Amino acid sequence: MATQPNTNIYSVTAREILDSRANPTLETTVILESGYRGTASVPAGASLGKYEAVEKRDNDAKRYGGMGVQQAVEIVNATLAPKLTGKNAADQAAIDKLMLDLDGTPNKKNLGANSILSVSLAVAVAAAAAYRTALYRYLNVQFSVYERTPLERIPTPTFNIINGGKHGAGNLDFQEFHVVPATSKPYAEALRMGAEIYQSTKKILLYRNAVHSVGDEGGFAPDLFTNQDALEILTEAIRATPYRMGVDVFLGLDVAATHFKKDRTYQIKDRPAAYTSAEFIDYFKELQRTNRLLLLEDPLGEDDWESWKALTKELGGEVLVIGDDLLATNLDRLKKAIDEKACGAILLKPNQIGTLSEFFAVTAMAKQHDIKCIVSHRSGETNDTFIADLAVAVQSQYVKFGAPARGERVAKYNRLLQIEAELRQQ
Ligand code: 2PG
Ligand code: MG
Repeated sequence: MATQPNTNIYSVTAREILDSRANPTLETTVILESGYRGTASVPAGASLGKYEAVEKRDNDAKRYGGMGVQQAVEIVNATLAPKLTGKNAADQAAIDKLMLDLDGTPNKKNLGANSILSVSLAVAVAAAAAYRTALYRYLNVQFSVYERTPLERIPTPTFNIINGGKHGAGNLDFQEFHVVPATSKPYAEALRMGAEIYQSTKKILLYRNAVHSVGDEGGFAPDLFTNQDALEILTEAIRATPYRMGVDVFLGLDVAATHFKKDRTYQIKDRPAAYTSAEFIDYFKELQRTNRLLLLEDPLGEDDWESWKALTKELGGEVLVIGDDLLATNLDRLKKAIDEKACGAILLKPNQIGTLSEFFAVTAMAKQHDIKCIVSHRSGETNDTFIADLAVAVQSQYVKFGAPARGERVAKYNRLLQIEAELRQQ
């Protein structure tokens, strides 16, 4: 890094903005004494895991249906800002610790994970600007304190082409139906594959007279009968392109099973009788055999540890079993999963944990134990591209930013194109 700039914080200011679902969220700007500044905003999930850090909402039914974040804005402006003024933005760990201490709860419910995260990220953006360094390089240096990580590649994108569950039209149980380019593909090529398969899927849906409007993450939200139908449509869509299934491209699922699990059973449209956990594992074995799944996220409920262990034992060699709601980007839950061999990969979402420092600690722990990393967006997003830089900085294997469509998703995929070009020049 260049010579030591002045990275002391001059001001911290939050405001209420909208996310991609017309819900309010926070955007915070940190200005340094040197005049450099950084702005960051916070996404929001729909399929929230119960172990996530808590976001602060106003709960005033007369405003934005209770979803307003004026209290969170006030916390940043009146509580956090005075404490942070004069502090060194380049000392991310100290800034984050100060906020954690002020909050004083394990799940950040006092100050809100949304208030805290918006500051934590904006501080990093401002410091990177002061160092006149690309954000991904700045973050990479910060992360290397936890785990030395040379910048080598752009993570492989996994594209959510069909949206179901809480993001779709209400008729598919599984939340996300993905296509995943082979990791050997250069990023720009992988992005092109995702876009071409997306267009091909639209044609198939049109041909089948199915609805082809889109869901929360830009993927199609068709009126299909079963989850298997959605996988078949993706297979057909891939066949209509030059890409070879199982060689160039694979399928993936975010089952988000917590959100349809009922009284210890899993009820999906594909079969009239509900599945027990053991039966559901057999179902995934069959699905894996017929569909060449590469990624399988949250196939079971967030508390169904024993079944996670059994599934990972049976399928973990062939498919990457990913914990999202199971792990909630939480260090203690990740440690448990490592000890119990409950999964092979972790979905990493900054707002599930609430500070950049804790995100780094979780990511480093995953890497040290060969747990594969997938940096992920939320279903409610802004055009902020921070997570694209973050994914490169920590060198995650994959990124999950939704479909290759809709501005708030594409902004992140396009940012990776810029970074790829820069890395090629170095
Ligand atoms: C998920 C996420 C992102 P949400 O379950 O992986 O796709 O959804 O942000 O709604 O929790
Ligand atoms: Mg998920």
